Amino acid sequence: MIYKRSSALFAEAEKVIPGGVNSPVRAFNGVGGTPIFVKEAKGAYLYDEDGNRLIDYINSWGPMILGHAHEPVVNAVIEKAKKGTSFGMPTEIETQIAELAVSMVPNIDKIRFVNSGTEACMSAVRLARGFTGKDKIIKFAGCYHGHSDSFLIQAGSGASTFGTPNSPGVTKGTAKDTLLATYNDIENVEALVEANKNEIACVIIEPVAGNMGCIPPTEGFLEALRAVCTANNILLIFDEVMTGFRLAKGGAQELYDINADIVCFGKVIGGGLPVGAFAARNEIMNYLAPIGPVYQAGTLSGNPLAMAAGLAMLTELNNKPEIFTSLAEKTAYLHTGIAKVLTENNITHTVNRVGSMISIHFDEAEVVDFNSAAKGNNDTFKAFFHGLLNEGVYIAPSAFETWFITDALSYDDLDFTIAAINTVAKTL
Ligand code: HOZ
Repeated sequence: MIYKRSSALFAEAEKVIPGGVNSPVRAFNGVGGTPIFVKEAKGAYLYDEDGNRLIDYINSWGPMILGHAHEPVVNAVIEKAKKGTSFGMPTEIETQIAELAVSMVPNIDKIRFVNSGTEACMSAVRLARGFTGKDKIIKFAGCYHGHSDSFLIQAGSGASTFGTPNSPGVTKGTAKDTLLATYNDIENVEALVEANKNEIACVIIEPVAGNMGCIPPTEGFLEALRAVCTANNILLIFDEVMTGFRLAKGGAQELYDINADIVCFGKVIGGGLPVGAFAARNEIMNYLAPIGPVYQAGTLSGNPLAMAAGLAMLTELNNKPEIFTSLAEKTAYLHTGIAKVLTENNITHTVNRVGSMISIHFDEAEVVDFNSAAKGNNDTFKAFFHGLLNEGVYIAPSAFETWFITDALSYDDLDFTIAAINTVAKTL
């Protein structure tokens, strides 16, 4: 495939945007080469500036669960835009999407809308600190909760790819309040809790990790984490920015039947517009301003276009819950096909999958935490990525990301992808 125009556009962008991108992973540093510039997208496909068609396995890093330019979502945004794009005043649609979200997700009474997953997680931690009166938090190595200071300690996603899991600019004071645990290791969490008795406000976790590839919780881990939190008056925060409204109507809480104390959302909840949210039961949410002392605000929070896109998206998922089963079936089909062709071509690999999240790690050992994820052969991943791109299949330009399956993918698309992987595997 030819990427002449994309390369030229990137060169222009580099002159006026740091690294030519507005979010680091997009720069292709994890795989080499220069990024593809998108012209448009429809359903399961991206169309780039050079006229190539790519099957998309990233889907805007998760939001496009029903495919690109999904008509009910697009129409809802167009109709809203005709009536004004932002007021900074309450609108009825905010209550409508809040009611729907609260009805779909277990164990939440109230929800506050913000503009990104970063904001949602940052605000959730502030709320947890305010509510418990404690300062420290536990996060897991390789989990990524956005780019606010407290979370850039051994962060996953782009932070791992660029070798800056601990970003300059995060003060020592902030860093010392973030305790680092190992994903899927409950004894490690217990030891941290014991060593910091009565000081920990919350544990924040991606219930299925999606920022070090896809890593499922091992059996009993989330239950044990819930029990440790309850026993120690620590709030359990599920960062469901990726898993919310994707793994089930009620996200990972529903899938694993675990109640979190605060849940963070992003991606699907905004239908592809910039939306995040955090939610909890009344006693916690009533701690927020203007009724409580914990401050949080935003000029564009609850923006009508964003709410319209999110409401159209959630309405469809709520009315057609069979989508979650069909997504999981498509992902399982892909998993089987990938494992078959990689095995036939003697490529060492592990495939991880939960619902419609899946990732390939080029290592034979089980991938259960950041260390095991980091052992994957990155040279193989780079060649795999560029090989697939050449075949018209777009996966995340980093081994530390999950793929997101969309309902718009047909079984023909999946077969095409498996055939492409077979072709690429012969070159690895
Ligand atoms: N935080 C996203 C990956 N987990 C990347 C977002 C982007 O680059 O658009």
